[in-house]
Amino acid sequence: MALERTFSIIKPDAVAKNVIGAIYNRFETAGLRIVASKMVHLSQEQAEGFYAEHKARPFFNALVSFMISGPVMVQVLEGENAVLKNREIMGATNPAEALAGTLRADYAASIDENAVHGSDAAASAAREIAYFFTEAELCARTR
Ligand code: RTP
Ligand code: MG
Repeated sequence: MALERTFSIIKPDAVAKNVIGAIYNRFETAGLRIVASKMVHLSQEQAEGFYAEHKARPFFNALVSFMISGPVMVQVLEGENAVLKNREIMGATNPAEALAGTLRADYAASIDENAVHGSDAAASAAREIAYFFTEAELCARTR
């Protein structure tokens, strides 16, 4: 299968726990390459726009409040089957249901504060990457 890109966020809870490097290590160990990365403190407008698909859900306001509660790391991961691979590394949305050894099993406290985000499909990955990065900011890793 061809190389694929996915979008990832290390959420404010995990940044506060100082486990950015540990999480990056999981991505790299699984064969995913970081091709763009930055730390940002989201504005309310940015967080609401990013999670617009969840606007009608009961957890929307809590989700936005959490996502702006501190800085996050946003990154683009590249590799074979990157979207699905990243979802496997992350584990289930609710850490109580996440498989042992996944990021959410190891670093998430609850379904509301669950350490990481990852795109759920190729189309959402493309939209989410473009939300945070220009094409010029995505670095080829061909060396
Ligand atoms: P994410 O988008 O953050 O990668 O997570 P996901 O695909 O596994 O879950 P999604 O359904 O897209 O939900 C987005 C985020 O909203 C929060 N959530 N809370 N209290 C709840 O029932 C509930 N459901 C979802 C989670 O923080 C989830 O990651
Ligand atoms: Mg989602």
